Amino acid sequence: MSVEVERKFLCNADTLKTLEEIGAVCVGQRQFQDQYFDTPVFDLTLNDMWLRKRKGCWELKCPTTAVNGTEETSGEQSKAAALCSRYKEITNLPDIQLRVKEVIKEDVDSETTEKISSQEDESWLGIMNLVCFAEFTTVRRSFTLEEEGVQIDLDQADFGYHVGEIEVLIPEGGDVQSALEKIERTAQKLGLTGHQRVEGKMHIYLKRNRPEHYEKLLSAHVL
Ligand code: V4E
Repeated sequence: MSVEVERKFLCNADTLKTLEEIGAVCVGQRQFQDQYFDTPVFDLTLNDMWLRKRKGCWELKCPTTAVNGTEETSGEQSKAAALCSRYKEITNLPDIQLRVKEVIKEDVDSETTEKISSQEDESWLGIMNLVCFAEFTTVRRSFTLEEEGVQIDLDQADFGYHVGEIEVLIPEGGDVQSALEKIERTAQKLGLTGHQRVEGKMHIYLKRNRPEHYEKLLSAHVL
């Protein structure tokens, strides 16, 4: 299991030029479709849990709990950290099903979930009352900064939203503080000056396409 620490940023006409100037290396462009799932009463997303299928693989993003001794200490550090999000990424399907089962209110016996952990068999979605609430395609250009262990993604979603993210992956229980510092140094190199959190693709998608779901998440302070 890994933890993704990331900061989103708004792209502009100079972003590509700046990436080149700071020595970022383009490691490729790919396109993928994401489908996100939740119960009709939003049990998962109201708990800030994001279940998705991308390129035939399941992923669950869950909030992390703070790790002792590795959290930011100064005012400036906490301001920078507030612009970042941290999520645990679970990619093993039986682990995903277990975690989902803990959160949803459906009564699903363990024998049932044991039988349905193949990537192709999607009957577990119906059993757990999960339906697709968002579906969109992203074209992503990825860049690395070799010396920093940092990845920078420029995403263009098919509903007309362009967003960048600076991302560091660490093992669970790894050094969050060091990941935050890498992100902050990269943000400075990119000349990012804003102190506002930038909205992700899902934020814009829900606002435009699922207003009821969007309002529920805003009220619950998930978005
Ligand atoms: C965690 C989350 C969502 C799931 C999608 O996460 P995100 O990182 O935005 O998508 P993407 O396509 O870049 O995934 P990757 O390829 O990096 O794995 S949707 C909403 N959230 C919560 C959330 C939040 N509250 N604030 C911010 C800035 N981002 C995400």
